[in-house]
Amino acid sequence: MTDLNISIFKERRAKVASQMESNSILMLCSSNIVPRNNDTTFPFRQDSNFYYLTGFNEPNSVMLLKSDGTAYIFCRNKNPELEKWDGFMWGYQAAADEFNFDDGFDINDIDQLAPQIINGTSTVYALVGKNKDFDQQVIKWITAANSMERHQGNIDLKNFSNQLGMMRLVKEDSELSLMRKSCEIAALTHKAVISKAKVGMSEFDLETMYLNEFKTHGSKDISYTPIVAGGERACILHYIDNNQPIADGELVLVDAGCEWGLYASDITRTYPINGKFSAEQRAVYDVVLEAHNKACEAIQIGANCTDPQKASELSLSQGLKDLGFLTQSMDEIMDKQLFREFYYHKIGHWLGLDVHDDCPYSIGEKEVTFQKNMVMTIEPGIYVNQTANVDDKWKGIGIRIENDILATDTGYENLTSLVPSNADEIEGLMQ
Ligand SMILES: [Mn+2]
Repeated sequence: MTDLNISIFKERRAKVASQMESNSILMLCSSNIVPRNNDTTFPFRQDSNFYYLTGFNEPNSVMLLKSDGTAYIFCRNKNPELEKWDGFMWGYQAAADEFNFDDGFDINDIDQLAPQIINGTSTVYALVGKNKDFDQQVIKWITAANSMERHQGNIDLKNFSNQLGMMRLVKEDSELSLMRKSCEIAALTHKAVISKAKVGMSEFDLETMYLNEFKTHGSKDISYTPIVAGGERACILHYIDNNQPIADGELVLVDAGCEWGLYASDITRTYPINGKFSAEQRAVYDVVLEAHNKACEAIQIGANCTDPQKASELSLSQGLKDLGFLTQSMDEIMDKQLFREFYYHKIGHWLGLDVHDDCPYSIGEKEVTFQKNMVMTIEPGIYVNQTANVDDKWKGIGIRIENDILATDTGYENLTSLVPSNADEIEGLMQ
């Protein structure tokens, strides 16, 4: 973890409070420890929304924020005996002091205290639907608060997800510096492994190299399970077995990213394990790259966030027609979305604390438009399954190219450009 100025979290809470209705309160919970199997747990990863507004990295915690800006933290009590097993914990008093809360309370007292705190407020906000157990707790506390006083109105429960998501969508300078570092580490990792990849290495060998390079560059955690897919396994979008040999002459598709200060990077490269694209592989690759470039160019301030999607569909469709994969007119290809046989996922997603950042793409009927300092992945692909109606020589080719793109005043910036995207440069790395 990097050193962060802890005041940014309080500033974000003030910004949230200014968007809340008067006499309201927002309730947010942390992640909890998740069991893996008997007596073992998955590594703890803080909930991104909770972290964004608290900076607090412990499980079993709840934040309450009032519309007047007052904020409370509920967390574990200091427990020296437990700390001998599980390590340092702040305790609620020190947590309140260190993380700029107005007061701190023992999480064990929350069922008693939360109804008292929300009693008399008009509205309770929560990130409804993100955590069903917490939703149930919030409803329980509202019910308890409603029953405390016979002569009062019912408290409204409202969803704050879109408002918080819109805030997270526009990255602050401190966030951007973390994202740049995350993207730099991931790009250097891809570059290093591509330059070492050789015939004889398996998917497992390559995955091991990626994980090692992430850590060598200082990133402790991956941002998602890597996909290392040789040959036609690249056509399986969420392939994570990563345990097969890669034959001479095959491509390998690697989708792998890391975290830095909890911010995600997300890169895909597809390269020939023997260092040289075949004519067919190269032809498909160049179509995907062209679609990638066209989609990047569609990222402009004020443009709709689905414009890159449309640009990629148009570009890929023309390419699929040029390759002879589709023979219909462009109008028919676009109207019937025939490209979907070869391009069956979306162009990309918001990127930030979550690899699929928890931010909206539309609010009501209205699409979200690009603003400066939003980050979106651009990742078009072509996947030629065995069932496709094309010459056999194309079958089994699966190619995706993915970069992390920042919306800027003048257009866009590729945050992951340290690893090349074009085929000649990739072959050059592999010499
Ligand atoms: Mn992605």
